[in-house]
Amino acid sequence: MSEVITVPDIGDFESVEIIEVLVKEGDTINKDDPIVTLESDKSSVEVPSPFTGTILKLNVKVGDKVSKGSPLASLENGTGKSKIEIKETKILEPKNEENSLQQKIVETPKIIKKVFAQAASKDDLDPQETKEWIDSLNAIIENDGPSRASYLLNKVITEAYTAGLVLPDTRTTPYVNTIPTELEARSPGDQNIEKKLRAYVRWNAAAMVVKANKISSELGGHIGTFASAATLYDVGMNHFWRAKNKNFGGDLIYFQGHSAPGMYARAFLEGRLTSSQLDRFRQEVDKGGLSSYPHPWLMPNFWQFPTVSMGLGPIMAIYQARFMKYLINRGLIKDEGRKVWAFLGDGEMDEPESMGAIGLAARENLDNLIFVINCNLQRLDGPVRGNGKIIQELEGGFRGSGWNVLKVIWGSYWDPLLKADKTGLLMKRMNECVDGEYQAMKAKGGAYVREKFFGKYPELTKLVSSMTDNDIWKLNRGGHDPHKVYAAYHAAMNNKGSPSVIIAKTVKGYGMGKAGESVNTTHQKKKLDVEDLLYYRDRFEVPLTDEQVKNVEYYKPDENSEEIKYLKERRRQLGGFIPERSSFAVPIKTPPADIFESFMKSTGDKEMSTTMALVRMLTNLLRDKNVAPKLVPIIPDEARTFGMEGFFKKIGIYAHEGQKYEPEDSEQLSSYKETKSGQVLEEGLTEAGAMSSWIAGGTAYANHDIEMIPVYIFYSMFGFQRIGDFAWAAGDAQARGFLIGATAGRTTLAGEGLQHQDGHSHILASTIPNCVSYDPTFAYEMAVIFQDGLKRMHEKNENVFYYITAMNENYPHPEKPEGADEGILKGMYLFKEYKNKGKIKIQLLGSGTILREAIAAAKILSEEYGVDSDIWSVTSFNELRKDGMEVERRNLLNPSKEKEKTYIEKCLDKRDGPVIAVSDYIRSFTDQIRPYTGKPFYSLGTDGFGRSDTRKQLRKFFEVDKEHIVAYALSALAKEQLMGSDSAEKAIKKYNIDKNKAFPTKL
Ligand SMILES: Cc1ncc(C[n+]2csc(CCOP(=O)(O)OP(=O)(O)O)c2C)c(N)n1
Ligand SMILES: [Mg+2]
Repeated sequence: MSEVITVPDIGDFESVEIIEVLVKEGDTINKDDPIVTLESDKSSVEVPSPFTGTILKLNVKVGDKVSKGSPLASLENGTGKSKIEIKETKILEPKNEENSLQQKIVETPKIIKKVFAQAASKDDLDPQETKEWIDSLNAIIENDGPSRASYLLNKVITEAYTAGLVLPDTRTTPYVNTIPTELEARSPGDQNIEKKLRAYVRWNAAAMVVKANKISSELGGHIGTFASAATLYDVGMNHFWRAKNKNFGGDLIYFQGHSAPGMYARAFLEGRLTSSQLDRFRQEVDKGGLSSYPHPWLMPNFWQFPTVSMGLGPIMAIYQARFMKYLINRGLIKDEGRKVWAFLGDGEMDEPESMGAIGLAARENLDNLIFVINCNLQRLDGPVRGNGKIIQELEGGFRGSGWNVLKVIWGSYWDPLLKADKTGLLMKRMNECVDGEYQAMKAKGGAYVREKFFGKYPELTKLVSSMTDNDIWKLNRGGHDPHKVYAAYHAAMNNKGSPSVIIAKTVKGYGMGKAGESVNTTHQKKKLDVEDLLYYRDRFEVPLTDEQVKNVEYYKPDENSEEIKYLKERRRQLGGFIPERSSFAVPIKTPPADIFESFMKSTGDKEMSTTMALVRMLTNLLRDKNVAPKLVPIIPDEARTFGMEGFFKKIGIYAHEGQKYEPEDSEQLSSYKETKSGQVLEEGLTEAGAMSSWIAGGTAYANHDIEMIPVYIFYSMFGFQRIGDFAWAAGDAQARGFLIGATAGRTTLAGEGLQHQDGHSHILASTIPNCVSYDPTFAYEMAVIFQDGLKRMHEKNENVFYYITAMNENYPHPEKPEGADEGILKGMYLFKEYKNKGKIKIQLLGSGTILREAIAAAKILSEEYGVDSDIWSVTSFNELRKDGMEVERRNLLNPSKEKEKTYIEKCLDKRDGPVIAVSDYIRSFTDQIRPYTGKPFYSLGTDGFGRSDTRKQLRKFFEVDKEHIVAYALSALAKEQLMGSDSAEKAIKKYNIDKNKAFPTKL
């Protein structure tokens, strides 16, 4: 039996061209194997075979135009079903239940006197009735268990809602610990030893900051942050965080930046860092120093995640946890129950990025994610929420988003008081007190707490009447109580189906006393005098003599001491040390040249954009068995803009719960397909989220031991400008992968206007030391660059990342000039030469789409003005500058040696005439190479705000069209006295160039 394969529904397109035929007659193919590639004016898409069988006859060839229903091929022995069958509909009919409920309501209307949405009464009008309700609830809990009790409460709430009642605000719970004391999991650890170890870590962390500041107060550092968080870290280190080793992938911990001294201090006790390394805290210029904060670039075997730019850690951790699930669901790594932990400051939570993606974390059921928010109630200048309660505010936000919230507010010393209070006034007082008061209480001592906190109600005064001021002072906060912290971590580790957040209350500068405990200036405190140090030693019982304290010595017990043995044993049990950064990823072999071959040829008259070329290249790469599974296309809701919708069906959109609906466009070739094993990360409208995914993908080689190739494609204007700080962090984290700034160029993205047209992303990219950036014009340049990027990053594991701009202007692409590869990669090569006139010459340098204006200008200069030119395609002004700076420096350092030439000089050395450099970016882009050409240099660019208009008009406005290039070239030649000024004047007149027009930055 033979089957005919026809063109399926391809959306809004009629008569699209076949650009590739991927099978031959006689080939045996499987269902879903691609047969041809179709290309409209915007996108290309493969047509998969709906059958398995042998190609009997091909009905089409490259260049044919086809529409829906056109026959493509006939297949012998076709088996299998058409892929574009219509699935059984899943749209649910209204349930009978609801119908009957409606009927019931109609039949038996409830006669309740009610006023819609009346607020809840604050008074207890009938205490007896209230008691009966509470007794009933307690009886249910007792007899049928908490689950049944919650069920009933839910039922009652639903009923109340249906009756039109205003529901009580349940976003927050009372200001007490989430886990009741009797349900706390108990730590198996030796509390005595752990207490001592914690004291040593605290001491050494403070000592290293103090010592650094004795060397120079320029060095800075923080004591107060880690002092408040020591217990939170210690419990994790001793009991929860599993290291990476050959049996396990390791938990991933995002340490809060300012807590870095604490991690070094622990590594010192573990024997991983020496005292002389601690002495070099924040002195990194000479090798062996310790970085101020977590910086993988500076300590590549230690730190994994750069977190100190507040707000980046939380969102990167969310997308890290999501990427971990993505790798698991795609079958690329095992599910080992690994967790991602992120430590955050309460002040840090104000950053929009911090909570910007908590909805995604809940939506995607990221139960591999645990946030720990250290609520020391202070940020840098003062209270985080003096007049409010940050813990309650955070609880509301996270609970509202669907997180498992675990509040750790009060330490164990409060337990008996809470139990003894039968009036409910203690909890009431806890609820009503604001953070500014809580902070002041820890700064001012027990008598103050007695008066201000307990003194408000006589019942509470009585409650603490037998306690001394010192006893009151010792009433501890949850985040400083290892039992409470352990119980919360244990609950978070065992939570299923949602991410967890532990909101712990602590004291900033805990233990620093008058030197800086709970005072507004704590954050800045980095110097402690002898008296302060002696106090700190005594407070934590660090076994150092006064003399040793005066010398600010570190404390480390003997290797055979029970403390060190215990510490090492705990880490041995947990698989090794943390933090540690390593990679055992297998490099990806760069695909053979034939994947890129078609881009090296001329497209003839056929026009396409570099974005289309790139998308085709990615489609080709998906045919390479090494690269295909590792490619991670990341798009923030712009796939259709870039012609990438073909990827949806081909490789699927990642969705952890698959697709629960039949997509509206299910009959189309590029239908919206969500699947658990999907490859595309369709992020929706979040550049910060998409970039966080890209960073997770680009560092998977270190965090998951798997080399991935993330390709994040975005509107170039919404790239570095929007997520610049993430890009900087990506450089620090040594992310490898491609950032593609699409619809690039200030005059190339024509209609979108001022906020869309990018004329500076390359400048921003150039600020990141390990970012390699290119602005290619032609498909072959894109192909050479992309192939080289794959090789450098993913085969040779160079720690760089690529930024490449891609345009949406369609034009024909020439064949790659012989031997151009090296120049394309170094940043410039000779594209074309006019040497027929032979007298006057100019060097025209151009990039991106504006190179084409330069090419057109060169023709006019030659034909109409007798001026010869060399046309240089500058694929990267940024790379040229890097070479220029390096060579110049070497020359300065070797005054007696012969001058070395920059790559630009090597290109231009024997070429005559001044340089005119043009691009679709602001002049600072081209100006970068001005010092290295050794020639008179003039740059043209798109300085000023963009605006919507046609490309032609925009290029005229910004003076980068061929006419302006001709006029300015002639004028430059006149200025350099290589020709008279009459030609330039004539050209200015001929092209109606207005000499009085203001400079575009002023318009
Ligand atoms: C994006 C950013 N802005 C500003 C800073 C400077 N800064 C460092 S720590 C800090 C206060 C942090 O307070 P919090 O998050 O509460 O941390 P804590 O030290 O109290 O634990 C500020 C403003 C920064 N590191 N990052
Ligand atoms: Mg804080």
